[in-house]
Amino acid sequence: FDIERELRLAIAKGELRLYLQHQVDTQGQVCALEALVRWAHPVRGLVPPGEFITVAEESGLIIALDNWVLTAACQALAQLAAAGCPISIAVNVSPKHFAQDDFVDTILATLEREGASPNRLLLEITEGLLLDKFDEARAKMAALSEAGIRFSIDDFGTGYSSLAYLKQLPIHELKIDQSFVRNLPGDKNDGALVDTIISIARHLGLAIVAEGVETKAQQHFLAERGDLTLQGYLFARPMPAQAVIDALVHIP
Ligand code: G
Ligand code: G
Ligand code: MN
Ligand code: NA
Repeated sequence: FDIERELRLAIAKGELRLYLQHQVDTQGQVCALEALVRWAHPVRGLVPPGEFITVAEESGLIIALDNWVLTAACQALAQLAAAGCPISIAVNVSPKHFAQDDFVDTILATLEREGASPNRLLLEITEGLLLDKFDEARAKMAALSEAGIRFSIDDFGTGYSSLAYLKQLPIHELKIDQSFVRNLPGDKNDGALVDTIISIARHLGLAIVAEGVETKAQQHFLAERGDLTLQGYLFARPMPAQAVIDALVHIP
């Protein structure tokens, strides 16, 4: 199984699928969606990204893959907006994709081509992407932010960067990594880290998403902290985009 060769063909043959996962407010209402790609392999079935993202990153295929997801997410946004549903979609951006010279142009051109509003797109980036060429990263983020696009820091607290970037970049939101949520409420250290992240976000005026919420006890712990967004299997698994859209716009 030559995964790189097969993935290259898969993108060309249209075997990628857009999945969407709910993000909910503390009342349990859906307030946003995260785009997560799947590969519908003709023999191996539905392959999760954990099995091919690394290969895609090492081979450079990640740029084609991320652009496919971005296009599909913008199509979903256009469909939601046309049905009067003002929900946002968060799209994962790989560091390699972000580092491309034409990153800003590609994002803006895709939104325009698909008729999607920049105000409904969030880009999820990781701290690692900010480590080198900081000024370039800042310029790209400033240009996209100016156009109305928001940025979310994925896997917050798991990287190696300093916190200084938080005040130097146009960041809208921090995503508390699932590894900090997994052992709540029992683990006192994880509880302290989650409270610290929430405190940082609140002091800087950033929105907060907690990922990987699987139990009522985790939900309870987080809901007691006030206004935050929750994401996890407790509320919904990632599901095929069209099914998620149809349910949101009440098409039977
Ligand atoms: O959906 P799942 O939990 O299997 O995703 C595993 C990893 O793949 C996560 O780290 C997620 O951020 C990443 N991932 C999912 N979809 C995309 C995508 O469209 N682009 C990039 N770059 N990463 C993605
Ligand atoms: O790195 P990123 O945050 O983009 O990855 C999100 C990944 O987490 C996706 O692969 C998604 O399928 C997975 N995920 C979403 N909700 C849950 C959950 O409640 N538990 C676990 N274990 N994984 C989750
Ligand atoms: Mn993510
Ligand atoms: Na994450």
